[in-house]
Amino acid sequence: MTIIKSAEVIVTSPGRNFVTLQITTEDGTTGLGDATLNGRELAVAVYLADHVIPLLKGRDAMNIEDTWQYLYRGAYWRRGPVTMAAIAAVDMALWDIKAKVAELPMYQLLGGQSRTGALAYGHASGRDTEELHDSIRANLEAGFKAIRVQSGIPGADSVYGVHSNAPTADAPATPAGARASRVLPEVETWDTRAYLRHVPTEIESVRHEFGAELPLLHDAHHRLTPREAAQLGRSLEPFDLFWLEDVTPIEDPTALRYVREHTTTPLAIGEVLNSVHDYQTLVTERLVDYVRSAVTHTGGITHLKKLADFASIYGVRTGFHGPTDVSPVGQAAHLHLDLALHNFGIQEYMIHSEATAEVFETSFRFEDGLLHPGERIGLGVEIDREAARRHAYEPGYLPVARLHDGSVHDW
Ligand code: EZ4
Ligand code: CO
Repeated sequence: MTIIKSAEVIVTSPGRNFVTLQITTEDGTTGLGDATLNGRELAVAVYLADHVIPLLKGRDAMNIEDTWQYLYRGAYWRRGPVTMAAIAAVDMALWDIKAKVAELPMYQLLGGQSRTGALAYGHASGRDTEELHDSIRANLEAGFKAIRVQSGIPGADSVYGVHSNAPTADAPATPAGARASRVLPEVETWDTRAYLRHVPTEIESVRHEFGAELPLLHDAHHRLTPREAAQLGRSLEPFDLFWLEDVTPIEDPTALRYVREHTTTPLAIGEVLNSVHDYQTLVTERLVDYVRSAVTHTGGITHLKKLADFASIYGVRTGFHGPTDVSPVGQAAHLHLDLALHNFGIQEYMIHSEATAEVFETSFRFEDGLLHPGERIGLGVEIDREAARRHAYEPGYLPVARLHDGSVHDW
């Protein structure tokens, strides 16, 4: 029987916090879903435990679309990162169960494979040019065939948007907000003019050192005005970026009209969006080339598939958000989608720590720059409950950015 018997929220912190939902059916089939919302983890854990799990018991695990609509429309209050992460976890766990019942890897339920593997990009960063180049070399040695490049700005105290500054194959970059025992967020200083002057010279040095072929990406973390973004896009045109990410604050999609009119540098956006409706203007006006949502923050496989199909009508491709704060469960779900979707573009891939890999055992593989979800049935991820218990939750925050005058800036 595929009737849902129980569901449980598992909070664990093997190097950083993860919130996982495990659903069990009456016949003992289990499914896993990722509900990790970096820096606000327990809000989703409580939303699931107190408001969602009581609704799941007794439902047929096979009716994924109906459960999705029941949780979304039934709540009356729509969208938002907490709600959509909770629905995402239920949705992923149900797809995991359905694929296990069918005895198929999940991508087979999405139409089978459209490619041999998903092109992945790694993260390189450095406080100066030398450190950045070393970091790129480490990514190349780890097998990456596309690389996101973030660099320190002279006078700034850290590389914005990353926590550790010199990632290597053994100690990969961690997105900011990795578990920390501190009680308050770190504060970073931001200077837009210094950034706009410096980034093109850094990307130029990378092109000079590593050649024209290597796909390069860059993330501006929502910190620019449309005019500044247009200036940056223009100044980067000679270096042929794969994409320029999150140039302007996310709330106003129409800000990208001006950017689009002034630069041909490809644009990507959306890691903090959580609904296909958030993309309506962005996609129908073709203001972006890539949609960046994560399965974990955008209502799960059901909703991300909807977004990808909507985007495909307008020739927009996917580039799903895959930092280490998306758990191996969420990342596995991405890989099944990446393999199946025709309009796949690229997959972000930050390698999880060894401690994380001990808690979440996965079937996915990374070969020749491509990610593949593997052939295990379901999503292909198992959680070691005993190992999970060894890592208690610790509060951690993303940093905040302030300008030199002390005012808060976008992060
Ligand atoms: O800062 O996942 O493109 N990737 C990113 C990430 C985000 C973190 C926030 O939780 O911008 O590193
Ligand atoms: Co980003």
